[in-house]
Amino acid sequence: MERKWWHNATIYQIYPRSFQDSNADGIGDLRGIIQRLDYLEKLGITAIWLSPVYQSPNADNGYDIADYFKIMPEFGTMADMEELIQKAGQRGIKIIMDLVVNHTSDEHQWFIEAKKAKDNRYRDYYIWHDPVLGHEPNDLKSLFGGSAWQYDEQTGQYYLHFFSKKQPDLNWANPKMRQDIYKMMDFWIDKGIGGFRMDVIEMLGKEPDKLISTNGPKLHAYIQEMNQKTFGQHDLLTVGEAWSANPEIAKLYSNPARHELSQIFQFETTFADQAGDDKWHTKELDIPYLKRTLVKWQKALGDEGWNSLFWDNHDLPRAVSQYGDDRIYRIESAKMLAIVLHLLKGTPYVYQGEELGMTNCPVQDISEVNDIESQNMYAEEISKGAQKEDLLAKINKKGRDNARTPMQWDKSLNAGFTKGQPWLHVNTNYPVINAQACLEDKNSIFYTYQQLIAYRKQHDLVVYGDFTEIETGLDGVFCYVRQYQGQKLLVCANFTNQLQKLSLKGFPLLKAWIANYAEGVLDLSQKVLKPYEAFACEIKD
Ligand code: TEU
Ligand code: CA
Repeated sequence: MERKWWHNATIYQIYPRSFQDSNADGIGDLRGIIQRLDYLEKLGITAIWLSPVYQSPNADNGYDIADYFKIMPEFGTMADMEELIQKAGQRGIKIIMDLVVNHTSDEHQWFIEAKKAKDNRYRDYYIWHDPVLGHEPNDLKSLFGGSAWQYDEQTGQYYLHFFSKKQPDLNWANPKMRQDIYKMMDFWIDKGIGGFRMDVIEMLGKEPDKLISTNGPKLHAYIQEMNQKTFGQHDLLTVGEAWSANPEIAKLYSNPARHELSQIFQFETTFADQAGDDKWHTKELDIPYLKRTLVKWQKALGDEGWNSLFWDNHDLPRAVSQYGDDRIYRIESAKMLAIVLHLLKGTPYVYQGEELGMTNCPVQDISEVNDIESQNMYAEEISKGAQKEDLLAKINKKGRDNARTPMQWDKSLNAGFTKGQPWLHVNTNYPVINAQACLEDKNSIFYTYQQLIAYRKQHDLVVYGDFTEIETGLDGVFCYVRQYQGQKLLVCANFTNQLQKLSLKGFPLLKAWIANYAEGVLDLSQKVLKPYEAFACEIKD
């Protein structure tokens, strides 16, 4: 496989609203990110994926874009953006822009025009439908609740929105619309960015008449065209968000021979605590499922694709809260998760604060919730007679605000995030969990991440090595070996808060190069793993 810069890279996701405020208005901004570049350089990351910073009315915190060529004034100016690209670049850090082109804001000029009349030249940039028997054209649902169709009084038609009604869906079947998107992408490529993270890319080929939302028949033709017309000639990282992807679908996107994307985000692992399709319907973490799913993806792609590796992002609960223990074994389990993920094959992503072991942030009342998805779910369920307490419990477990509370920098007021009133409450655990405390403790979670990120840059074994699961007979334990040109790496992890008796035959006495407990010589034929214990060892033949 041809080598790419993003093969041994680690990407850090920034949710700009919550990263660092520089002017005391309570909202994170681009100058705040510039101020924190030293911190990111110290962590060792290769690139930043910046959640959207474009002009937006913020119905969905920037995932509703009103102008792709302008920076949201709350976040700064285009000059700030250029400075960020340049200053990050000086530190060897690329900027990956979030590309949200499944939909725009209803305040985008195209939609404002489109709404004016049926014969407006922008009408077909969106998807319109006559009422059927005085009602919505069909039963398609919005992912944020309710119908996916919104009636427009003035022109007497419905428009499609798979997200909020302030996020009308773009019509990818329209070649003029596609050309305008490609021009916009070139504008950003010319600014020297390192790539694109592509929001809900799986939905571009939608065919609402046939009730098709994801994986429509034209999807891959559109992505191939986009590749050819824009980033194909540049050495960029492109990563598509694909909730419905299985390994076969992933290969369609990321097989280099198909000239589409570098990789996708698949979400199968994130369903390990979900009972059925509904994200709000949870169950206890299913560790065997989690292991099976990780193994499946490690083995499936081969040379026909490339994995992304992540535990969390701005839509998911905090990793340590979902997969570890965010109370007694917070530090141990956060390090365990880092060790397991970062030694797999693929490109790892770290979501801001994950490297500090930041946790979910419970609320007492719906008035504290900012996220539109949680708000809509709450309103819908309350109207059906659900109990407030049950709904808040769901939101505290899975709600998107958990990951969106401000970054915890130090123990000063508002965790050092802002000198003003933060737009979203700061987690009260910030006096204990913060970057300064981590940086001052050489055994902190931060340094586990730093070590893993550096190791990947230096060892082809982690980047290109084969993957084999080692069967331990223990449901709660995950063990694997990576192998490359006669070198071997063994990784062992306990996903539970219980002791686990490991007895693996055929391994020599080992010493760990990274671990979350102090380790001496390891005898794997009789090793009792402590709660959430994890380590990795190089094996010399
Ligand atoms: O997410 C896509 C998506 O399908 C989510 O709405 C997902 O169902 C939900 O977040 C699970 O909790 C992307 C962005 O990552 C998300 O932040 C946006 O809200 C959404 O697209 C619309 O742009
Ligand atoms: Ca600010």
